[in-house]
Amino acid sequence: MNNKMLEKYLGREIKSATTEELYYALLSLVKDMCKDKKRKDDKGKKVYYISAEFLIGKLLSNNLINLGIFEDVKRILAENGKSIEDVEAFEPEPSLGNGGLGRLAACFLDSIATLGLNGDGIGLNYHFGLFKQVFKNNKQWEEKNPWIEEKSWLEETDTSYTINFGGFDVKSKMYNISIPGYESTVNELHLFDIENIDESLVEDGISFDKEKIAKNLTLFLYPDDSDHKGKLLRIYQQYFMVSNGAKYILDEVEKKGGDLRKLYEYAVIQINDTHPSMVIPELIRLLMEKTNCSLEECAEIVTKTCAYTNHTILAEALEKWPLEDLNQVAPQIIPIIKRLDEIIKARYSDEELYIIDKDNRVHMAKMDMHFGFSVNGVAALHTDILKHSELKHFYKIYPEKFNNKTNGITFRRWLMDCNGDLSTLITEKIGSQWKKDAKKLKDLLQFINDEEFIEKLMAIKAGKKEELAKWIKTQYNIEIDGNSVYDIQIKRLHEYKRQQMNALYAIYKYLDIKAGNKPKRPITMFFGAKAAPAYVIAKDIIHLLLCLQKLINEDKDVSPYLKLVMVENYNVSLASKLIPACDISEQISLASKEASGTGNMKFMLNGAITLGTMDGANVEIAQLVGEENIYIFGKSSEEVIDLYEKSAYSSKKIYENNKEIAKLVDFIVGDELLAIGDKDNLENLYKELLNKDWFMTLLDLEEYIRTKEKMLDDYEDRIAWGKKMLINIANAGFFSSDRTIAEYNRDIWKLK
Ligand code: 26Q
Repeated sequence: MNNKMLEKYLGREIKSATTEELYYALLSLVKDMCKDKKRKDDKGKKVYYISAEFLIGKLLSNNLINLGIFEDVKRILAENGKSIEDVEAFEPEPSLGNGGLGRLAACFLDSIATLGLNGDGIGLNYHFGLFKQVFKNNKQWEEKNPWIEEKSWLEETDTSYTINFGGFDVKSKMYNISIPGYESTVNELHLFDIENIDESLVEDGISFDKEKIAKNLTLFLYPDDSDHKGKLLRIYQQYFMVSNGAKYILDEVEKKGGDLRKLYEYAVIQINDTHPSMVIPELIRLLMEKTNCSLEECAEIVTKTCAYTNHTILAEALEKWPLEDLNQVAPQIIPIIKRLDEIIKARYSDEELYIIDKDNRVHMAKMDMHFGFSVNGVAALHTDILKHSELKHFYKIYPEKFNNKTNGITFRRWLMDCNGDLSTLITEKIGSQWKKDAKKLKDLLQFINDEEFIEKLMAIKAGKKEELAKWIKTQYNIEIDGNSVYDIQIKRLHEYKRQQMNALYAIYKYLDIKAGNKPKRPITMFFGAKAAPAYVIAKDIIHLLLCLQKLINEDKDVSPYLKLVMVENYNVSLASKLIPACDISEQISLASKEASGTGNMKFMLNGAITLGTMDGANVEIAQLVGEENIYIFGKSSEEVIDLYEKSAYSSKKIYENNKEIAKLVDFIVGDELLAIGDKDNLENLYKELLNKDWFMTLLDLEEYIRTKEKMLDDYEDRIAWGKKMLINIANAGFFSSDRTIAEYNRDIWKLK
């Protein structure tokens, strides 16, 4: 890579180019390099990762890293008075996902390509993504989040299918995004779109005519499904995704000259949660058309081809679609679903195993478990809960199908890209092998008593905190102390993740400082979260956080010691800024509810210390780093599951028996916050906490506060804390998605 190459794409000198011109030139250059490195289609088996979400984030830097030219480009730009950060800032960020599940899919594509495996992603091309979050009057509002420009990462293709819906047809069009592996070959993400999308259907915010399916289908991810029209639209999207995907997969197999009756020798389909589950009946239907095989035979072929990943035990997230709705969207798969259900009903008497329940609802996960060959959870504890609690009826009949695949993250984005300084320091110390073999990070442990090295680690952290403070100042005009402890909770807004518990800590600290107890060092609490547009309590929690932000930051007694910053429109780019600067990583879900978490891994890798419950992958982090190097609190998953089984939890009782807790909860509807916020929202949240608190906020609150205080205390022994940082970084290698993908391949996909 040299000046000339870039100037060829620019059509002018680098010095005189604008940021915009540089971005588009680099975009074209990267796309061309990807074309050259594209995997030559081999005849062997291929994995298709099918997912409603691919939260890919901005791609430029990451692609430059993976193609091995990031340093060259950075240097060339710098030599010409330009900066890669400015160019990157120009790139729009697609919001093609909600959170963990979508980001996982993006990390997996990176690792599949890096390991040189033959595998593509299949999903949808949402024009306006999830939504863009804006704060007005201390509340979340939703706007469209356009990201597709004239020139973008999307490549048009000639691939198009006619998708039959009940009563009408829609023509599709496939777009590709190249996925270069790190110093490896290039795979593809296939995003299907409708041919006649009408972006002008979107009126105010994110509202649009939900019934014009042939024109609106790919406008948004998860359009508000609080009403029936929204639910139907979701089913239309899902069927559109899987029908296109299934047709594309079968086409590829036929092009290879493969025998469709042995589909499983050419293709393995990983179903990312239940959103793509209709691929099973759709494939059976297509195979019946294309081969002369019976439904039963086709079902057997499909069973050997499909594998299902479960990401949740929350009942409300396990999709069950009314048969009637499915029939309206895709009547052609209904006889197949019914037949599959009959097969199961003939085989088993246990009603828990039925695909179609008494109320004529189709349980998508159950179809996956019967008619797929593998079922995996995403962390050891989660898989255990699936086996022994949530899905125990299935584990009993299919023990061989169940397996665990603890999630992972790509270290290219979550260390090399977002924290170049730390990445360089690590390489200086132990060489660069860790980039391909993350376990090698363990070599860092030999420097545990090397104070100079520990100081360097801490200096990098301090630098990242300073950078973030500057950025926060320019973005939000909030002054934060780079020397304060950075305590960060960034993730989807959900009651089970318990942002409300952290908000109660903020209230505790506010009152404590007001009472004259100044902390040894200021604390900055960061939050970032989008709430689903129709999730009322989640929005009330955002309201509480924004009101607290105003109250705390504007209070002259308190704000020198405590600040609260809720970043707007939390996304992948913001995560990349926040994570390297974090001291305390908040992973405080109610035990048993967070399937894995992946933010916890990103923080650990960047030297933050976890404050968490024994939930999801926190359990594995704790095992790896040892109890000295993580702060665990709260009831165990067994205790929580037991409380649910016995209906034995009462937040009211805790409130009534604990004056300290009552004081914090009452503050939500006290004069200070009512003077800032909306009475209805605050009261609604207050009542929810008092009368229901389904995710047991008050259960762990006291221990949470105590543990966080201990952590803040321990932070003051700087060298001891630095050692904890080192131990966390050194042990993060296990959480490389390269390891996760190698395991998927070893146990499930079995590609060469
Ligand atoms: C379902 C039905 C109707 C509408 C929406 C949905 C829906 C949408 C999104 C259900 C689930 C999701 C997203 C789930 C998700 O992100 N799960 C997370 O997956 C991560 C990767 O495995 C885990 O680390 C997290 O623990 C898990 O919460």
